[in-house]
Amino acid sequence: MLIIEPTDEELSSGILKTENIDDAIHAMDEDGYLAIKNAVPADICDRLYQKMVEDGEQVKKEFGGYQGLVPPPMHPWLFKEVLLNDLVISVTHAILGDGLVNEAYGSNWQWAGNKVGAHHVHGDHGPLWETMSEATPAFKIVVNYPICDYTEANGATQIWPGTHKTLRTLCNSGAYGDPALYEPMLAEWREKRPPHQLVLPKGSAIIRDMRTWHAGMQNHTNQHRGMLVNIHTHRKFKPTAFRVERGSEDFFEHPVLTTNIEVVEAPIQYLPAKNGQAASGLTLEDVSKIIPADSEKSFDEIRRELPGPPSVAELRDFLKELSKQGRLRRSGSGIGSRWRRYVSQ
Ligand SMILES: O=C(O)CCC(=O)C(=O)O
Ligand SMILES: [Fe+2]
Repeated sequence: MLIIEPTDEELSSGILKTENIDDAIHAMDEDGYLAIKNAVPADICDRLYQKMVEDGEQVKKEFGGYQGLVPPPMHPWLFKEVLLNDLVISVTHAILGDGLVNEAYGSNWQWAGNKVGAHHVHGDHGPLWETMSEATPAFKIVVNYPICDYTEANGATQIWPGTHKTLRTLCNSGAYGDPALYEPMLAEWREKRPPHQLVLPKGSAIIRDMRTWHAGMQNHTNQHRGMLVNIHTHRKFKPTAFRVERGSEDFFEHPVLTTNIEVVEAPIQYLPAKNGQAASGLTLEDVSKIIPADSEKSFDEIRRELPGPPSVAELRDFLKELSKQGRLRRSGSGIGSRWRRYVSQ
């Protein structure tokens, strides 16, 4: 895989040499990912790691495992090296062009001692059109910043080179939920281009076409493993937004990258509230109406039809009840954390 090690000059100017940009464009096209070392200074990684582990411990006490913790979206926790990283932007801008937008700020954790194990292999997005004979160029790019060293032992993400160009969906619908389709797809690809883990030092930036298949692996160590997430896309793709605290708007000014923020009054409550009240007053009966007894729906389909965000307590009951009734195409890792995003604050 391509791993760029920026020179001191590139680090201080924030601009990659033309030949590195050319290599990055080529790697994104051929492999669907690359990494840049030393993109975020170690002390920033350490500060965020410590703060988020504290937040994670609190959330874990209340909710059990929590894979997708929201990073603190206010000062003094906002860093240009993470949210407006010029080295990364020089690559994503070269690929997506003017109109570049960051639409997400999140994180992925493999908590030490969590017995959930490896995730299912998946793409975070499918092809734009499965009916095309050739895949489109990249339209959404995930940027991950490991804030601790990533090793095989602590669950460094496994990645599947070249899979961004497949025209069969391996995300939260389609073959993903059907072992009869899923296993042969993996076996076939493994023959061609086997997967490997992204073993990288903290502060690296992993730049990945959102379609590229990957999986968080089991953490066998006693140290939590975490990385931050941004998603760069083009404004024509109707970017989503993420919530930040009022007073941080100026931070996001940048000549090339627009950040889609939703400003909320301070103090922002960015962690889920214990047993938060459902904004919708949604009941299991409502959910049952959405999902007739004889139909099977994926998580995304169910979510799209829900009238509002369920509370944590409701969420647990829904999940339990729906899987008991065989109404979720799959259960296990990933689903819980995805549902928790819709928990009312
Ligand atoms: O934690 C990881 O390594 C990957 C997480 C992931 O793939 C996801 O949340 O979609
Ligand atoms: Fe993923």
